[in-house]
Amino acid sequence: MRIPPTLVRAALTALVILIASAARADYVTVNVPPTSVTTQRGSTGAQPLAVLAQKDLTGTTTEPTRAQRYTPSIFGYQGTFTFALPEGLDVTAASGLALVSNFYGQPRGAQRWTFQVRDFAAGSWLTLGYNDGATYHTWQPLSFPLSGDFSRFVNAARELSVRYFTYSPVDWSDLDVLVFAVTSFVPDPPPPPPFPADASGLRSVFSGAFTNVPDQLDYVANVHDLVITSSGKSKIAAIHAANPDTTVYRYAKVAGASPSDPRWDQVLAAGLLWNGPSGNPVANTQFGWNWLDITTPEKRAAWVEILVANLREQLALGYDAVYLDNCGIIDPSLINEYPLDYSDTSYYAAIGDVLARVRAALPECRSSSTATPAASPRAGAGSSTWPAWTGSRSRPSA
Ligand SMILES: [Ca+2]
Repeated sequence: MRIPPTLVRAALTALVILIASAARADYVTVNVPPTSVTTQRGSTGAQPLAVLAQKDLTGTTTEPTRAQRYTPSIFGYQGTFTFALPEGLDVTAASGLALVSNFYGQPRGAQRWTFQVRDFAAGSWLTLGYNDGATYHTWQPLSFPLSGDFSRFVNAARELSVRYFTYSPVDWSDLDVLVFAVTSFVPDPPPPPPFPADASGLRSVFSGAFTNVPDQLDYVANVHDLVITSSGKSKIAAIHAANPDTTVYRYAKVAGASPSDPRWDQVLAAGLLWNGPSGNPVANTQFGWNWLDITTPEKRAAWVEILVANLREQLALGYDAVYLDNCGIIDPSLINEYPLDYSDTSYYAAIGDVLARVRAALPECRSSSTATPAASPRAGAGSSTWPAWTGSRSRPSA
């Protein structure tokens, strides 16, 4: 089976089951710039916040009229940015949310700058990431995707909050851009009446044909008219209430993680980041998440323990199934750099072992795919299997 288009990968981040209809529906991204900043340590440049709304700079020179500067005291720098949401923009229902920046300063090893988002529900700061990948005084685009229930990042005043800090006085840094990218699905106009009586507002009827795609799974992934734009127990229950025959999948990566993931600390503690020749963790070039090092049985065992804990938690929320993505060899267009020890064959074998371990750890679940790892040329880029793990929740049969 083939990997779906990148657009669909974005849509699937919060997961999803989707259906039919035409090509007019699309994803639209709105960038929300900060509306105020307060400084707790060091000093924030006099440049207006408006410079952060747009990405202007590349290369090795900075431009004070297009970026803002953050200068540490001897204790470092810390600034807190508030992002007031524009009228009508619903982050809670968004299909994707990411903090996007463009950084100029020191490499992380010389001076670590941290990006955090406020989790208002938890009353804590969630670390999204650092100035990873930055080289000395060279503009480095950064993107930190957020996951889970987006409503926790928005307070009662409809604001998001970001903390940007370093404890090091080594150097200043400039940001050319600092925005929340809010991606929403803009659906087709509703179909003309008569509406399906049993759908209760959910459009769950295929209106296209399967004949133009290789198989049903691709069709479901690529051509849809129902998108669950955020997750949560009540939302899953509502979908099942509207149509008990709908299978609700939770999206997960077979060997990938982001700093915003719930068990990211465990990923770091287990030493699962996979470094490339530059010394930086290998990352997905589109969304910034990290591929994990599953090259040894020990690492695979450590990762599967984390992954299975995640999957159990998701199945407990009411999902019917888990959708494990990125099961194929790594497409060169999707990775910033390959580790020195990477090979398609060994990576595919490692994925096969991870899948076997997940299968063994979740005996109550069954794989709905018979896909088995097999050598395939990297030219088949994007080649990926799509095992879906189906939970044991009892539901009316279709
Ligand atoms: Ca700018």
